[in-house]
Amino acid sequence: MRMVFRWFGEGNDTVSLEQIRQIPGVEGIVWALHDCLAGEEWPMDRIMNVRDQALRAGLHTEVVESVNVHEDIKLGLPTRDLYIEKYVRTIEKLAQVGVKVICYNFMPVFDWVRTDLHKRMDDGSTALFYEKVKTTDTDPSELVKSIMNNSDLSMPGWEPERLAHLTALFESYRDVTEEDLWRNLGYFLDAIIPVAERCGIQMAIHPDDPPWPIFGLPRIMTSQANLRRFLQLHDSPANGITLCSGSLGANPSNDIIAMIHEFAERIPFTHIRNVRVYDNGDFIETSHRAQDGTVDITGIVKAYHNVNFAGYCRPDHGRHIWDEECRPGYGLYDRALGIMYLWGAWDTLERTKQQSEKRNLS
Ligand code: DNO
Repeated sequence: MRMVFRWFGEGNDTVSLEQIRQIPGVEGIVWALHDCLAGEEWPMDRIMNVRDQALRAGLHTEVVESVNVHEDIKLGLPTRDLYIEKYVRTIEKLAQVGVKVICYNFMPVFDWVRTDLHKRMDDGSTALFYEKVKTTDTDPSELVKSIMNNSDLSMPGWEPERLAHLTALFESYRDVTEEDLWRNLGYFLDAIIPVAERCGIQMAIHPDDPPWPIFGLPRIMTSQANLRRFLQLHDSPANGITLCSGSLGANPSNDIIAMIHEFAERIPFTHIRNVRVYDNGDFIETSHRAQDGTVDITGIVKAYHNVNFAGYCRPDHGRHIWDEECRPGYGLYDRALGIMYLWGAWDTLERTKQQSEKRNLS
């Protein structure tokens, strides 16, 4: 398991590369050119700039998250070919600087969605919270208004420049079904996976977060059966998954351990984090510790250990603790604690395995 840490870039993150470097066992950053909009081709000089900055801090840049997919591709519009060409050129450039894995998602309009970015917990920390009824019963036009009036909300996919187009976007998705989305995803994969194969890159789709339709928009990366269908859509080692335990774990019927065993060969990258799911479908993000949430984190680490997982792993969203001011979910402290929890579980399993191998030899 190779530990990496998400970094949003100079001036865009409260965490520094030097701090990341001091978290035990972290070898690289998970990065992106966050100001490049979906559909834009990434400029080579800026790619090299991040690579050089990271290298100077002793970190690699082998994992990119995300190269975002333009809505026209998800919608299957004629203009998609133009955006796919740009996407392909970005893949080729990233390969040139040694990138090995590119994470992306295929969620219409929004990326991850929460309804409260600073929900206060009993211990005084705050965390990302999702109240289901707010994303299922809300009329999209009301939603646009409430997002626009709430300056506290700043989420991927909710950037002001995109919000202005939100109403029109909702309109374009009105007749798009899940099957349309599957077809459009297949078209995209057929175009990019051969390029990734040639470049030595593994593409790794991120599950939908939360893993169900929101605001009437279809979502398909939601379950074990759908991930299986996804892998078959373009059957290649370069077509993989970013297995995110927190996203999939928001639906308690998702058996993440079974997914790890079934898809092991096709998981180049994993996000490990916990959530506590309530009976009404709401959930809150907790510390990584298994007992704090409803996702079996130690069982998940054990499953990765069983399949000899050699891919990249990052802790995912953390709570905001010790008065840290940071990007929602992306502070230093709780994610660093998360890493130590994951290493603790992993190293114990590793040590036990080595000891039993030694015993068997003697
Ligand atoms: C949330 C992240 C997602 C992820 C994208 C990948 O914190 O896990 O935003 O980066 O969905 O495309």
